[in-house]
Order: sequence, then C-alpha cells, then structure tokens
Amino acid sequence: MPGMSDALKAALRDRADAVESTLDLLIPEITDPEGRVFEAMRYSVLGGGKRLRPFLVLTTAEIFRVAERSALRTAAAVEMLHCYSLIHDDLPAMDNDDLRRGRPTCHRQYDEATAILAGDALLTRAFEVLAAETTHADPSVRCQLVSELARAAGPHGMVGGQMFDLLTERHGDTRDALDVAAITRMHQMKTGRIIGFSCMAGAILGKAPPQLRQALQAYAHDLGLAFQIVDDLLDVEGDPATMGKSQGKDAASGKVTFVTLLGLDRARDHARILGDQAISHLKVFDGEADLLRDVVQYVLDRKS
Ligand code: GRG
Repeated sequence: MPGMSDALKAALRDRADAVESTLDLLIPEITDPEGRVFEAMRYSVLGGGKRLRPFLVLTTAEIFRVAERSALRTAAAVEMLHCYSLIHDDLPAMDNDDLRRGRPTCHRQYDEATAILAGDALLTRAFEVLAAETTHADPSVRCQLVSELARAAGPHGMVGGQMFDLLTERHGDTRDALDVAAITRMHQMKTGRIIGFSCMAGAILGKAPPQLRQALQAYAHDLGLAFQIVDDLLDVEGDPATMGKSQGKDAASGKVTFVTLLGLDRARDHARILGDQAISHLKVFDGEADLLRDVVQYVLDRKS
C-alpha cells in the first residue's frame, strides 16, 4: 500500500503469519463425527482477513515485553471471537451475505446450522484459550483477560451494538432519530470495544501501569471510530474485495452511517481528525509505539 512504512508492512505480514500458524494449531483438523464443525471453524478463521485485531494485541504486547506465546494465544483468541461475529453477522437472520473475505460465507459454504455452531465454537474456544495456564502463569491476569473480553463482546459491547444496529435498520422511526452521537455510541459498542480489548490485552498481559492503560484506551477509542468511518466510506465508494455487493449498499438499504449523516467529505475529515487524535495519545510511550502510530494511517488508507 502506498505510503505504508516498510516496518509496518513487514510487521503486518509477519504478525498475520504468526497468528495464522497459532490458529492452525489451536483449531486442528479432526476426523471424528464433530469434525465438520472444526472444518467450518478453520474455513472461516484461516486464510483471510487483515488481522488488525491480532496485530494490535501483538504490537501492544511487544511494548510491555510480553512473552511471545502469551501474546500469540491472546491474539488468536481475539481473532476467533471476531470471526464468530462475522459468521453470525452474515447469517440470513442478520445481514444475509453471500461473500466474506472474497469467498462464500460460512453458511453458504456449509449450511446455516453448521455456521451457527462454528460461530458458537469459535466464541467458546476463544475463552478456553484465554483461560488456559499456557496463556499466562498468573491466574489474575487470565481472569482479567477473560472478563475484559466478555465485557467487550457481550450485551454492553459488541452484541448490544449489533442489537442496536438491527433495531435501527428495521424500524424507520428509531432510524430517523439517529444522530452522530447515537451512531458513534452504536459503533463504539459494536466494533470499538473489541478493538479496545485488542489494544488493552498486551497491557493486561504485561501488567502495565494505569497511566499507560488509559493512553491505550483513548488511542483505541479514536482508532476504532476512525476504522468504522472508513468502513462506511468503503461501503459507498466500493470495496474491491466485495465489489458489486457493497457498493451503494447504504443508500439502497436506507441504513444510517457516518457518510449518510455527514456526507463523504466531512466523514473523511472526521476520520482524519480521529486518526490524529489517536496518535496524540501515544506520546506517553516515547517512541516505543511507532507501529501503533503507523497503523493509524493504514486504517485510514485501507481499501478493504
Ligand atoms: C453477530 C454478535 C454479532 C456481532 C456482529 C462485528 C460485527 C458485530 C459485525 C461485523 C459486520 C461488519 C461488516 C461490521 C463493520 C466493521 C467490521 C467489524 C468489519 C469487519 O472487520 P474487518 O474489516 O474484517 O477487520 P477482516 O475480514 O479484515 O477481519
């Protein structure tokens, strides 16, 4: 991608490869009768995606000198949870999508029941991995990881945000009342909280002091919103990976997004301002957070 530093390019590639190998080990191919659910989990979790959330886990973990195995298992757990949300979001009862990461969605490749089970299994496997002693020797660290991820993913986080989103899509009256503050809150719940956990996990694993945790939280808040605004822009401008599916989707569905509320130019400016704000929170790291800074530009410039 033009403008991306060589260091970031290499880190994105290396970290994605390392997470892929970890996922491959944590979700094995098996031949028992339940093998089909493993196959569908592997289909959804391996070989695709930007791996942004694992990148954030691994990069913050590096700042706090966390052992590689702890960081990789945590990064893989977050990606499992993310993939569960994508599988369920694609189901006929939700977005009813045919394509994900340039391939048939899980329920198209297998069937609806298998896709529901594969999502459930990825969700539960994520917590199993975090709770295992192999992830961290200190039980209080493991407990914090489990509880923070549960809060980020549950009814006050991602699931609640998804409910909020579905209601506003289905009921025109609620939709008309949506303003920038309401949509910001919805996206903060739906995608921001998991991005927030991804930035915080390295700090939890590395037992970082509160001041640095707060800086990461503020960074993640602004990065997560910028990520979502870019997602809305891509839905309008077209994502090459899903061309024909997402182009003009928002206008056609009547869905309220940052773009429908602000217009293209102001939405782009808003994302840029949030990106600058995210970077400003990293000052406390004194140059130790260069990759976190560079990834902001990557998020703003992404095309898929
Ligand atoms: C179904 C419980 C439940 C939750 C769904 C995250 C989510 C909530 C739905 C995903 C649908 C979606 C397209 C949301 C917009 C932003 C987003 C999370 C996009 C997908 O994440 P990326 O771009 O995907 O990081 P990759 O494939 O790169 O991992």
